[in-house]
Amino acid sequence: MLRKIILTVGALSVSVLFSCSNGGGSVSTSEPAPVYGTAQLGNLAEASVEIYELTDNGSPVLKWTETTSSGETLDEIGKFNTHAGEMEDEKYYIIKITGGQDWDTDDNGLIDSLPTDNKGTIRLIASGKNIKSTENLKVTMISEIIYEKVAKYIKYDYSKENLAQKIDDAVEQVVEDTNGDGQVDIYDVITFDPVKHKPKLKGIYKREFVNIVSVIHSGKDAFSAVKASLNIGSLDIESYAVALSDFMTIACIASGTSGLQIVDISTPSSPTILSTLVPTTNGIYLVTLSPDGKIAYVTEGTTDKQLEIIDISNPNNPQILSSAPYDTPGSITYMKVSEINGKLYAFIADYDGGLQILNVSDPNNISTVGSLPSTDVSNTVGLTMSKNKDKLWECLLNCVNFTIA
Ligand SMILES: [Ca+2]
Ligand SMILES: [Ca+2]
Ligand SMILES: [Ca+2]
Repeated sequence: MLRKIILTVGALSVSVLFSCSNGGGSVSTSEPAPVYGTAQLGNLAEASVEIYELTDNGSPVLKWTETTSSGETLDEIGKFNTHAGEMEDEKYYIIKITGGQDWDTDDNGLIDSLPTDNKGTIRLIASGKNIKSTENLKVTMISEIIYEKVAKYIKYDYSKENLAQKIDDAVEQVVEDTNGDGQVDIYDVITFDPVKHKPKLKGIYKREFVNIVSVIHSGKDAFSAVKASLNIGSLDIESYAVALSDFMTIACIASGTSGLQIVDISTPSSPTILSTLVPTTNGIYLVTLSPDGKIAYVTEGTTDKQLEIIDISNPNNPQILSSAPYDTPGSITYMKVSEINGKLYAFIADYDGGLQILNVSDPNNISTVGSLPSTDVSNTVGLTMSKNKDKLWECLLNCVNFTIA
């Protein structure tokens, strides 16, 4: 009970202060009291804050702009109004913080004698509900890593459910349970304090923490530091899926609207693009190879992903084999091509089209040889096949054995 009274008084006094600093004489009772977050790369003073709301199709709409506070102590530096009280529980928001001066570059909790200019950006993506139910929200290098991991799923194929799942997956890869509630979830990112929680980071994020922060200061994205630290080559191209040839000499990359990119990776430190094929502007988001590595099966399209077959036996000059993309009943989310008794079959997780098995031996005469419908509660999103190719497991909620005749 005592705790509740203190919080109420605290919120009121903040509201009055805020109103006075804007020069207004009267306190508006309809405006929700500001809820403060902290921009903490180290603590960033005078950084610009943009808060976006994602529409139902994933487009960001700018809702509020703020500037982070400066001050004499780290406790005072980096605060901004999150507008949490005005957010909708079920919507997703991106809090984007750019520039400013970092007053605790080494994240030791002690104010630095001179600030470091920040040329970069840190973002946080979370639902209104997540943001509202966090008392001490922080936008950090870690929230930026999570944002960068999920950003492509906002750009294409957006749904709140998909995004929530991708955020969960990304969080699992980056942090342990930092807030000590026994589970690893977005709250461990929203409350991540760089001063206290560094030991709770995983692998490369723990090892490269200082390096990643300085890369952000310099204005580059956080992942460029992660990639550089892996000490192998990288190519700056859009990539949604990759298929590797048997001897790891060729990588076929589904590169969205940039098409299919074929990359020589025989020298891993210097990958080179051999060719690019853009069949249409609809985008390629999935790729798999035939067992001999000479044919690439890709999907074309965003909402309805259709099958396109490409001869890559000469990786410098790929050729489309099918006269038109093959339209399955649903939208292809995963596929695998196997040779059985001298014929090539595509096993396709076709989302609401269920499981589809196609004979693709002749790219211009594709036939359906078997299918299983999706159910009301479960669309087909993944497949895996037994080693001797006599069983196929269809993935998501319904798990079935399927025997090939
Ligand atoms: Ca410091
Ligand atoms: Ca936790
Ligand atoms: Ca279709």
